[in-house]
Amino acid sequence: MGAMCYFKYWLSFLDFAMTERSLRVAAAQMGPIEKGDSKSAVVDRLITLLSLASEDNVDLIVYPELTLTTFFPRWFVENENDLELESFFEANMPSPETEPLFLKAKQLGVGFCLGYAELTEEGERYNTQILVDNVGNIVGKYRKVHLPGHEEHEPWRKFQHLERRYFQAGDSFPTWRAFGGIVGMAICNDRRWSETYRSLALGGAELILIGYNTPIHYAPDPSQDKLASFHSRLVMQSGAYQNGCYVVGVAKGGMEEGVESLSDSCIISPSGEILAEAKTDGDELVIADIDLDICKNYKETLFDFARYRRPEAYKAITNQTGAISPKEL
Ligand code: ING
Repeated sequence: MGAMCYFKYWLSFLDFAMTERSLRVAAAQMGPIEKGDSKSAVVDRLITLLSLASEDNVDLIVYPELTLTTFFPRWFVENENDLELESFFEANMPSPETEPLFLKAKQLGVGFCLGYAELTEEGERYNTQILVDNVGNIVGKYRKVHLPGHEEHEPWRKFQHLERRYFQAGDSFPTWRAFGGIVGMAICNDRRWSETYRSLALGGAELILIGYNTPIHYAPDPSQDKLASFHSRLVMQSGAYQNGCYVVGVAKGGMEEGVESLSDSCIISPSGEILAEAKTDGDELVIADIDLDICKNYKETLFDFARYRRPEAYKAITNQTGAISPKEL
């Protein structure tokens, strides 16, 4: 091969290497966390998954919603200043129990996304997720916007879902430049609302990280129970495709304190296809190599927002909360 051919070869290789924004991501699915499990014992499990991910050259590992404790909104606590309820929250991040995770991640050069219950200095409580870069800096924080369930004790239920009692709602969907692309976060019930993905994609999101704790049984309509996995995949695959984004959905699943919770963690392409999925209900890494440039295949064609969206026709979406049906004739 002549000198010119070599030169052309290296040019094409460099072109590929430079334009491809590749990233190896891992959904770090967690199995059950029992009420009696200490945060330190949970962090040990998180670090085990982090170390395995690092051995596999993972760049970013995503943990589930409220990863440090059992899903405590399943219980009714009368007094909001109850010390046991307070014990589920973090007043600082990193906290003493999570410091080892931050240190290990920095040592290994792996970024991570962590869900936890946040207590602010002002005493506000949020269902929060943070994004930490590969040198241990918190680069983003998201507070769950869509809080499902109910506010008061409803003894008729097999278990409660009191997020609306224990958390305040976030009010925005920020995005951040990180890991070579633009990253957004959402939490659990957020993934069921199309506004979540569109808001993030309007902020340029190419990669959306979603932790979840989803009980299989849905008390208001048990007919949905058998569709738990289908609905979880449906909304995340649709959100990914309609916005030209990768979506990482990460479960805390399995039988936790007597409540069967959906696992089914998966990594989804901007095409809507599932690239990798969990095989178990326990602690498991679900890994995929993604190329953020693939997002353009959708964002610059079918879903070219600037060219095709019609916000003037969508007024109902922000002007209304509930539906307004046409008047009876
Ligand atoms: N959990 C659930 C979710 O949206 C839920 C709430 C449970 C919805 C069961 C439907 C069925 O996945 C959280 N934490 O939002």
